[in-house]
Amino acid sequence: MAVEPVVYGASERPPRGDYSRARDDYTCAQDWSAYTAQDHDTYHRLYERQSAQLPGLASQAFIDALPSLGAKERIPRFDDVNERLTRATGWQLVAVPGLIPEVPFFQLLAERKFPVTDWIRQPEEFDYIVEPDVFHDLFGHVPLLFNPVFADYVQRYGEGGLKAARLGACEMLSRLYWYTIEFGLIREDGALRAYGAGILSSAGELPYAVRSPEPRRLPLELLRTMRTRYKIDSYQQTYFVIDSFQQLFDLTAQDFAPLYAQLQGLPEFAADGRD
Ligand code: HBI
Ligand code: FE
Repeated sequence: MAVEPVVYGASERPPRGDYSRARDDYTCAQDWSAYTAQDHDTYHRLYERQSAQLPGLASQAFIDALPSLGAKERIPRFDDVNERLTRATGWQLVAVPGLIPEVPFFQLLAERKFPVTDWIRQPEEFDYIVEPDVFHDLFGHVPLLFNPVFADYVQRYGEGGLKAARLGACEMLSRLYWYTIEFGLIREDGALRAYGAGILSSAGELPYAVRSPEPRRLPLELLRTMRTRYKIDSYQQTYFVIDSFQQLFDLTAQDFAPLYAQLQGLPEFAADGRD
């Protein structure tokens, strides 16, 4: 069955993925045999470059779990990763053709299924890619799904997303995803480290996010985060910092409906954190 492709942002390009392969829930089969030697080589080179700069910049939980993805020389079969992941936290990876609409995305997360784009960028896009590809989704997101507390947070986020969709509050909740799961920073033993997938899969933003004096770094606070707009085409100008994954999980235990109501009356902050 053919589902509609999704385009976020102001992009003029059609999305890369072939959505005619997708089932009704937007998942598809990972066509592993279709990867070329060049695809595996791109993955290998991205993996090498990024894993080399993790010490001192990435959350320890991420570094510890990274080998669970399997051999770095080639794009893993998602089913192989699933043998380890499902045993660790009950999560499983499902292949998708690319970005999918919010409600099916939230639905998968609520079922502890993480959608992973199955295609990889072209060599000329080595440093920057507009849409998430398999390197971003797998290398960036999957290691922390091996952490039980973080894994529970992502599921709870999915459940919250389904509720936000019913309340017309997806945009506000998306900002929480952006500033935690994609671009979150954590303080570990007093030192700043990255745990967000958008940071961890980017060669340039990883040292920038953790060390540059340029961006603002604020303690994560729900209302503040959901009032802050974000940029999708540049390094972040504001990051939100947590003290532990438990803090993230506990913060989202509350009912968000009153927060959304409160947010309606509050001005937004620009992406640089100023009003
Ligand atoms: N689809 N495949 C995929 N990956 C995402 O990260 C993603 C998505 N659809 C929607 C979405 N993210 C955002 O709306 C988040 O804010 C939830
Ligand atoms: Fe992502």
